[in-house]
Amino acid sequence: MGLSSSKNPKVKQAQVLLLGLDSAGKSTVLYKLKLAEDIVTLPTVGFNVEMLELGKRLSFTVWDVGGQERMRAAWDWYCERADGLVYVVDSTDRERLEDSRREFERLLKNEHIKNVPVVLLANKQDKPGALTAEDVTRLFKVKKLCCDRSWYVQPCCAVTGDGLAEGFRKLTEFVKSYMKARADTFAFFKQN
Ligand SMILES: Nc1nc2c(ncn2[C@@H]2O[C@H](COP(=O)(O)OP(=O)(O)OP(=O)(O)O)[C@@H](O)[C@H]2O)c(=O)[nH]1
Ligand SMILES: [Mg+2]
Repeated sequence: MGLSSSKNPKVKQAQVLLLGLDSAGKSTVLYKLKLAEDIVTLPTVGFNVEMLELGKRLSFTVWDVGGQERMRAAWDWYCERADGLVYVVDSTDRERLEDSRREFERLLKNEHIKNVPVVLLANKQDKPGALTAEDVTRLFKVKKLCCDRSWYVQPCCAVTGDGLAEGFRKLTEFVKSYMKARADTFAFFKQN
């Protein structure tokens, strides 16, 4: 019989935020990973939350929060217990690229997610004219904005799922290190 992570104390739970502008492809990413199926999404009002068990030792609770302008102020509420951030970019939406970058920069200033690792998904790589991961890295000034944390920019197509496993593998690696470092710091202060 299988063992669910909630019953297995060896499986650590991590909270992951899935953010980005409306229509970037967040819900498509989430349900592609969860169901391995093509689904038709509707704009998210509020949030979706799903548990993803991608590895043996770590399970993610993924919070996919709507990206419409009126909902972006609420992103901050979700930051409090986050162990990882996935920021989804529509790599073909050049008109709103600066909006997306500005929201990303604002988000990173949230004290609760200081040092929390980030994976940017340069989504919609199937569409002509999509910016590459290198373009997104440069245009989002990722090296500068994320100099205090682990980061990675992954090209992907949420519709086919291409690149998602790689992106979330990177996230798993980062989140494990982040949680270990936090636990070590906590243990140090407890002892001293
Ligand atoms: N061609 C293409 N379309 C995509 C891709 N990912 C998502 N889409 C489409 O983009 C649209 C928006 O996707 P959603 O996943 O609903 O976007 P969202 O980021 O959840 O948007 P909000 O819920 O409004 O914040 C849908 O029509 C998706 O099918 C992709 O990789 N390629
Ligand atoms: Mg959505």
